[in-house]
Amino acid sequence: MADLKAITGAFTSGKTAQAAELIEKALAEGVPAAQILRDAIVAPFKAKASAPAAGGSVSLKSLAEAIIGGKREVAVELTKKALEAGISAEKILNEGLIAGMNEVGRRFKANEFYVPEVLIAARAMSNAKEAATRPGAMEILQPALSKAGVQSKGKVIIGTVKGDLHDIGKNLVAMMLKGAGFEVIDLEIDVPAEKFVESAKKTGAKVIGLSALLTTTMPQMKTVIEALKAAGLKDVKVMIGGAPVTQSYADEIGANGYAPDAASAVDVATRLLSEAGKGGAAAPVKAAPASKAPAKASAAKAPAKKAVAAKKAPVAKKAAAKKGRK
Ligand code: B12
Repeated sequence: MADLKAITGAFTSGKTAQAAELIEKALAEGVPAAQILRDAIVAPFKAKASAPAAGGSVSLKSLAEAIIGGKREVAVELTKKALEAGISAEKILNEGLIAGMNEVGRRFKANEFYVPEVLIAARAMSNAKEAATRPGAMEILQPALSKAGVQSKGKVIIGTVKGDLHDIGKNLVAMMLKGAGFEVIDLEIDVPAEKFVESAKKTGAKVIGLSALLTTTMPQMKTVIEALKAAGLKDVKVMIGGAPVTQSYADEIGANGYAPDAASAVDVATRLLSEAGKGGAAAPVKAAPASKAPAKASAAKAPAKKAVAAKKAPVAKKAAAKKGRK
């Protein structure tokens, strides 16, 4: 008697030669070809396709895809469903949210994504400022994460230095850091050195990210580094960034790291944190070759009209910066 289940089993385990043999045997026994096709192949495969994914009816891959596509409402819905299905908060965070943001970071580095796409994806992941009305997936997950005691990768303080009100780049860096699993303490804009020191003391964060977009506010970065030293916080590592900032400027002022963009900032923060954890004096972390510097310097010197055009057409800016990417 022909064993149609054996045909299905052979197919699903990739033993196609064995499946072919069993089909021939069934045909020889007089089983109609249409029946073999329907019962041994179509029906079981259809059933498999409509079966709930392991861990419930939610696929964390779909959640990652919703983050990548910036579909906030879908991401929120899938996070709720994943929690209801009993998937652990940590698994949802790592395989859904962080996996999605990692891919966003990869696409950003590869110039496949530009600033707007990253911002939209980051908002699907976390939208703390509008948590009550338009939460991101992270706001849904947060209570379960806290309950489960899931550890963050580490704390990073971030802010735009005193006198500087630019925050788009700083926000992108903060979002990418959050996306990578860091706890981010955002001091916002126009932050005086003392506030960075105070926050480092209060939170115990070992990494501080400073952003500056104006040549006139860049020296504030050095002021912060000196203030940290004066306060005895020698183990706190400082990474810097912003359009006019370069690796050589970081070297000049004694910053521990520099990154030309938000995705590379995650790599630098990760390395600085591990250096800080080891308790040794961190060697300066070089994020990317200096080839981005001329593009950035010229953007800073260019007339405002040109700069706004560069912002509107990030392709050009990114193409110029491409060589500098890690
Ligand atoms: C948008 C903008 C504004 C907005 C800011 C809105 C906001 N909420 O941020 C407004 C209109 C308020 C503004 C005001 C001014 N601006 Co303005 N502005 C810009 C502009 C067009 C874009 C900046 C931007 O958002 N870029 C997009 C983001 C994504 O890029 P980014 O900031 O470089 O960030 C990336 C990296 O640098 C890095 N990064 C950033 N921060 C950090 C931090 C860390 C730790 C790390 C690791 C990495 C990192 O990662 C980010 C993401 O990839 C730039 C021109 C330019 N091309 O940069 C001028 C520009 C910066 N502004 C300029 C000027 C002169 C001003 C004003 C003085 C104008 C005026 N006369 O009032 C004021 C200053 C106000 C103040 N006190 O800060 C000049 C600066 C010139 C100079 N050499 O100093 C520029 C270069 C324009 C120009 N060519 O003249 N500005």
